[in-house]
Amino acid sequence: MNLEKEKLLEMYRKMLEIRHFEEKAFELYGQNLVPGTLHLYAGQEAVAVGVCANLRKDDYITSTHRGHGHCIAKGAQLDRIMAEILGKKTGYCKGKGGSMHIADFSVGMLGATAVVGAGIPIASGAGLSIKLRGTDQVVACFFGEGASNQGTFHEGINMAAIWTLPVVFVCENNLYAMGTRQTNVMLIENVAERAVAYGIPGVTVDGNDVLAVYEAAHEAVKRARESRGPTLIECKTYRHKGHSRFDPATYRPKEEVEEWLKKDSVQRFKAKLLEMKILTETEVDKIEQDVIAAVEKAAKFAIDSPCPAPEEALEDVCA
Ligand SMILES: Cc1ncc(C[n+]2csc(CCOP(=O)(O)OP(=O)(O)O)c2C)c(N)n1
Repeated sequence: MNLEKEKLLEMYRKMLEIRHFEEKAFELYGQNLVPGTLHLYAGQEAVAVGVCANLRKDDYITSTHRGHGHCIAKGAQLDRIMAEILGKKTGYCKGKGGSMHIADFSVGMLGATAVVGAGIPIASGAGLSIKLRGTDQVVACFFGEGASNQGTFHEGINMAAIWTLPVVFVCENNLYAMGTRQTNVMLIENVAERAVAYGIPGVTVDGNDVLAVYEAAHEAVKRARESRGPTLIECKTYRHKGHSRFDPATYRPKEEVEEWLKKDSVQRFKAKLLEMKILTETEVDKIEQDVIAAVEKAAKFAIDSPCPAPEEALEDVCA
């Protein structure tokens, strides 16, 4: 697929933003600045970026507990995401949601959720809303292979299939649900095989190759926009860190981690852009320095922001 230089650079920059943002969040957690825990997206950047590069601002996404990357890829602001993670008043949910509850309706980010699999029926609901309103918007729904064993997966996808809803279901298969290996809980190798049960297309792609993800999502988004119904895309990938900030991930064999680190999506895309002569080494450094500066600025904004006042605790509460 021939993409313009500008588009490729935008995708590379977004992947770098996610990588550096997650490294910074990890660092701030170590300084006791993050209430609660963190589920870092580092390693899976190619999925969020490859999918969201096909979306318009008025398209929607639903996210998961591992959602910072989805927010960044869909165009949410680094400073307000970081502020939310630090529980600050300037965050997307006024500091009352934290890392797992970030939403930004202004860019179509319908929200992250701590409930595994909960984003799937929400995506189908958003798809139904699009259909009833008669627009040509699309929803991309991110979830893990662990979530694909929840009842919500069956219900949400089946409903989207029978009603021909404009949803792209994106399974980020990082091989583990917390410490549980996929092979211990599934007899099939590819989650995409489950698409057959719903009568929709299912494809498995290398989730560490941003261009492969882009291409699969391009086809699926086109299909959804033309009212031809949903697709299930499975992206094989790997998280760099443990499940959450608490998890040293000792259940993963050292050799397996090393193998996957060699397939790192950011490094691979950089090598590809250099090989295609889209970028020079000097430009690579420049982009990286710009991104690091933007992330530092976001972190400073978050650190310097005030906490919500105790009396605000009951504001914005639905009861
Ligand atoms: C309904 C529900 N069950 C269990 C949990 C506990 N839990 C949190 S994350 C997680 C694993 C999810 O794995 P997966 O969907 O593959 O996403 P990943 O963490 O690999 O990105 C579990 C079991 C939860 N939050 N919600």
